Amino acid sequence: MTTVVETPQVLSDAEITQFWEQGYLLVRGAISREEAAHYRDHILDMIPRNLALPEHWHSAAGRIKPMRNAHDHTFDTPELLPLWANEKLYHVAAQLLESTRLRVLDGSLGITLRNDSDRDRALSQTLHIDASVPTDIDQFLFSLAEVQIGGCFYFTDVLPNGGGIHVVPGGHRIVEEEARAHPQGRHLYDNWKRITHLESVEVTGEAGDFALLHHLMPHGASHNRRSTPRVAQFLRWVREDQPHGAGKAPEPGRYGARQLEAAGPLGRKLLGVEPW
Ligand SMILES: O=C(O)CCC(=O)C(=O)O
Ligand SMILES: [Fe+2]
Repeated sequence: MTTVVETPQVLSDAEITQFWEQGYLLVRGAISREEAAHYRDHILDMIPRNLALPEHWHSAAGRIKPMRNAHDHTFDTPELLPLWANEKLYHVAAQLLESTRLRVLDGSLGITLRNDSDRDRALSQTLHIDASVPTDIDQFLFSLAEVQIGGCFYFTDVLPNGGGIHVVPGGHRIVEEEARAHPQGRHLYDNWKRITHLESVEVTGEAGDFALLHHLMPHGASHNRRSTPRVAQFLRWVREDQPHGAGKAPEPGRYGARQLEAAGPLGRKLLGVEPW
């Protein structure tokens, strides 16, 4: 059922190999530069012009994270939902996860402004993983169905030292190896939220590209030393049958009419409001 997928094969064999070996892949032109500029402006317009950031937003080292409220970073607004339903990225995720029945999650945003402090460091955040594997279990399953792939859209060009997300080439394999060697592998390094022994590189890209990461990939935000802000949106895809329940359907009534309209037919399936 899940091995042969009838979906356009948008990644080349070399790209698929790169993803599984390196743990990350830059998907070029997931949206056009014009679309990227539209979303960049939409997100920048969320910032109050008096720069009085709402109390519940996060702001650290030049990285502004809009929040819906103190506990919710998901911007599943009609304006942004079309990105969740991006067909190319859905096909990429289906190809990698070997299933067409996927769920899309997250939708958080990040704006990284130029910041001249902390000159001797590239990272502004400790390397970590964001796997949808609960921390009350002791070990990962290391199965394909458990994998979440995620990452971010770049809505601006991200040149070197421009605030690009940092990754550890092959790092997902290091995480797997270290976790497998320990009976409570899920809990190493503060549940993998505090990884300080690995070296990372920046993922540069152009407006419209998507930086795709394996869920065991150690990653972190970096300082932006350039004048162009890095504007990004984070999305994740899991299989509907993800063994920890990350792919479960939302409670009825979770989305309103305008959201469902904006999501479109593919988006409604990806949100779990219509069956595959
Ligand atoms: O902003 C980035 O590049 C990465 C942010 C991140 O990984 C996080 O906030 O969990
Ligand atoms: Fe993260």
